[in-house]
Amino acid sequence: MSDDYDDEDIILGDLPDDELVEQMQDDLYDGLKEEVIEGTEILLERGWAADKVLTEALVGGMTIVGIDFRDGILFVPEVLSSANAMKGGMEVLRPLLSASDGARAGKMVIGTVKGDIHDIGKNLVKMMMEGAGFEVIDLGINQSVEEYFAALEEHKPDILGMSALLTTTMPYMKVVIDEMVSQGIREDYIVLVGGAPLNEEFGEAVGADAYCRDAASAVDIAKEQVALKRAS
Ligand code: B1M
Repeated sequence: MSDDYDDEDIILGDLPDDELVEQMQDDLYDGLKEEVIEGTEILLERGWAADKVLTEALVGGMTIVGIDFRDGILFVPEVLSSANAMKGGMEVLRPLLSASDGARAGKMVIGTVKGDIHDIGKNLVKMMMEGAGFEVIDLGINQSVEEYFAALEEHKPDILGMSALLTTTMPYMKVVIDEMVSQGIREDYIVLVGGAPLNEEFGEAVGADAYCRDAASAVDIAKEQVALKRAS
């Protein structure tokens, strides 16, 4: 992103925190996975909490990528490199975000809906839910009603989580929930939905139990909903 100086000359470990975060966002933008991994490790060594590294350096960088993607400055191949770099950083954080030795808080099946291949947000939700003691079965991307239903049948989770990042794919959540209603199984599960283009009204309109703004609120809402379900 910034061409002010040659990247070869930059020693990440020599940068103060604020400049390192800025450099990591540049590196994420440029799809430099190794550098993003190194920056993530340095911030952790300096005592940063994993969720702070995630929010400020990685998600912050991806937000800039999203703006330039929307504005036609970046294209799919470049955004894929950024996503790959982001996943490199997330892998370093995974054991920290997923560390939990508590009793299982509940079970969740999660997947990105049919027609949609965005999975970074879903993967984050998975990590944070595991960190909170949930068992998470990740179905991956592009999930059809049939695939969700097969997973519900096989794993019998407390929660079905669906992710969508496109305005064209988010209506598919209603297709899944409507089919749950027709088959008489809607009340057997807590249904949580999330993804950048959604909001609370949408969650209500499609008949979900709740819309989750981000991974942290997904954890809070999941805990709340499971407690309610167990109490009833
Ligand atoms: Co896409 N893309 N993309 N893309 N992409 C968006 C979503 C877009 C907003 C970019 C833009 O125009 N600014 C735009 C959608 C516009 C719209 O629908 N209104 C868009 C588009 C148009 C497209 C294509 C159609 C582009 C094309 O081909 N012309 C295409 C569609 C492909 C398809 O899915 N069929 C496409 C492709 C891609 C890539 C493959 C290049 C890549 C995805 C790589 C991957 O995921 N492995 C990509 C990316 C990376 C993005 C942006 C830049 C970043 C998404 C992301 O990872 N964010 C995105 C722009 C943006 O959102 N700023 C964009 C970081 C992530 C941590 O946040 O996913 O929001 P998010 O997840 C959050 C919350 O939303 C929530 O918690 C997460 C963590 O806090 N959450 C949940 C998410 N899921 C949840 C589920 C839950 C709970 C909470 O369940 C309980």
